[in-house]
Amino acid sequence: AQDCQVDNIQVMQNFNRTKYAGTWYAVAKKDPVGLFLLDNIVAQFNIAEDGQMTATAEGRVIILQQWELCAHMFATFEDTYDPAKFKMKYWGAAANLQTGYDDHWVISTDYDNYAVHYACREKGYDGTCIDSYSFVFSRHPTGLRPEDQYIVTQKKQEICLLGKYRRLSDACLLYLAGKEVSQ
Ligand code: AZE
Repeated sequence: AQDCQVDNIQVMQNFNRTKYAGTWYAVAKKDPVGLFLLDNIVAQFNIAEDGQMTATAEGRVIILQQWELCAHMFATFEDTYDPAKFKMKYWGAAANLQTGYDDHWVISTDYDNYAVHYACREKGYDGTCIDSYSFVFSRHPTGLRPEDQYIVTQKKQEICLLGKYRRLSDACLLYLAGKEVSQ
């Protein structure tokens, strides 16, 4: 059993950012409070020669309850004492899009198939998270392989978010993946 204390959340051991680099498709997500990416979310992590991690992300958002648009986001990451815990500064390509400064924790990954991400935006007085978001990423736009399901469920439970995720449709991801290949 887990105590849901943010400070006790186990993250990926010996995290290797170079192996984490590349394209990840969001196949499930747990939303934070407020405006957020809706679906068709694809993230691309890059490692510069000096080891600096950056990322871009695309996803669909709906603003003002009716405007549907494709958000193109950029992020830079600051290292912390833990190699799997980053601070992420992000902003949108369009000036009116979201900017922010969030945690970016890699909870678990095998680098080749799945990754579980976690961000707590606000901790309560009792040390649990009162505003979090999380992504389950896959290297495959078709979703998780059956053999990765167990560990991902386990990790969702460890971060106290089991049952709080929404599965994301793969139809558009497949399309985006096809587009990427043909470019
Ligand atoms: C993430 C992958 C790494 C790069 C970035 C990510 C997060 C992006 C957001 C974007 C929100 C946009 C909104 C627009 C109106 C974690 C997917 C930048 C949180 C709400």
